[in-house]
Amino acid sequence: MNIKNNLILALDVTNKDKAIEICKEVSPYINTIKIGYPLTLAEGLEIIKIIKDEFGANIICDYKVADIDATNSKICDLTFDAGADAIICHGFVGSDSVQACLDSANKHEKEIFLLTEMSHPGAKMFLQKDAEAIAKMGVDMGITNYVAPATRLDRLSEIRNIVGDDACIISPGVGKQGGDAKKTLEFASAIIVGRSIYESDNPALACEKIIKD
Ligand code: 3DU
Repeated sequence: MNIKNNLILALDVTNKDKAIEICKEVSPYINTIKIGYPLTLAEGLEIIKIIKDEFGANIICDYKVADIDATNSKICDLTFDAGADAIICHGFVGSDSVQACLDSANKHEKEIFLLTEMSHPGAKMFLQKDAEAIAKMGVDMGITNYVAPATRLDRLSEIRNIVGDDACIISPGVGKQGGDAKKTLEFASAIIVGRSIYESDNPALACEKIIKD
């Protein structure tokens, strides 16, 4: 996936008009948009195609897919049929569940991003201790796209070591969660930024600052 300026917008607003307004403002800087549950639950799966068609953006659906294989297949099929270019899947559910996501992506000629470790403090309670094993599982499965935290650079670096230099790592946690864009990009292929852009009075300027810093 070609990610302009190595910057992905997390479009976690909860109405279509606001979503479109933000996308219009940031479109000179951003060609890849992450849509998660807030916007999808507010506006339905149709929002994927609306944003994709209006802005020609890559759409990564952050549905953190984490179910049994049969259910994961259905979730991924529906998401790709709705126009997503990629979907984020949890790794902790194990290889059979992740393989179902991968099979769906391959069938649709789309991509998955495997979530290894999350960026928030609570990730230290359970997920962190298995993150390296999750990344190794991804490598064994031939997965080339990962999500790893901008808030803990030592962990991000460790995950980069495991998945290799050719893998694409996208990293949330820059800005409001405390992560630094430039330092994160020493290890990540692209950063994911939400509130620092869409809550800004000037989202375009916010993008410019993040890119320049
Ligand atoms: O903190 P921000 O507002 O910049 O948004 C970060 C986005 O990335 C948001 O959509 C959140 O749900 C997602 N995300 C994480 O923050 C941390 C993860 O480990 C995975 C996804």
